[in-house]
Amino acid sequence: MMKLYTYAASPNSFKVVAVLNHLGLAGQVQILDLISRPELKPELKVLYPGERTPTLVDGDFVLWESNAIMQYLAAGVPGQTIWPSDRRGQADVSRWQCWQLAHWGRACGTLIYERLLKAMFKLGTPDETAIAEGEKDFREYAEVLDHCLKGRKWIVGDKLTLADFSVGAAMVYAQPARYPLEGFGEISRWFAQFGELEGWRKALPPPRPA
Ligand SMILES: N[C@@H](CCC(=O)N[C@@H](CS)C(=O)NCC(=O)O)C(=O)O
Repeated sequence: MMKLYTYAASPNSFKVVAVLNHLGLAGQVQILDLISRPELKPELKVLYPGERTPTLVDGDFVLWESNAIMQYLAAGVPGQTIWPSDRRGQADVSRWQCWQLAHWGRACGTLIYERLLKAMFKLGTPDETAIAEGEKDFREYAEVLDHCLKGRKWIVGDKLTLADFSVGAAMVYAQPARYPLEGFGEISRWFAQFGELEGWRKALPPPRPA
């Protein structure tokens, strides 16, 4: 049995759980949520001194970084189609996963932190300068995503891939974190499709206060 250390409400953990559900691996992975089980933190620290989640343990192999975990899980499932096996297909998906880590996730993360986490964990009042910066970044990157989605069902074409799971994860908080989505109709059309994915729905974090 593999083990996956998570923070259930975090998009980085959520996307891995959505992928393992989608791949039919739920019965092969024990999910250890550090929010409900903080006593497991020292165990994670031994495995990964960075102490971040998600972290996967598969026998003697310890793997951190959500996007690498998603690739590893998918590559182990014969016949799956969300992580292509050809060189360009993999590069295309990988490009979006890098973009998510470097740009998209950070812009969304600023708005999630200022508008949701601060209220949830009593971390002070929202910083309007940071919010303005987050909204500016969000619009800049949303423009790229919206443009690339034109004429495509999913991010890299007709098929759902890990690119969609990676970029879609932070969209779970689009409403409560009030992402400025006006004018980005392709993103809204694309994201509406996630509701049809059973593995995605099952992984959704609990509702958070607006
Ligand atoms: N780039 C990493 C980010 C991992 C990360 O920052 N995880 C956060 C939760 S979203 C965490 O574990 N924070 C706990 C801490 O910093 O102590 C990934 O994609 O997995």
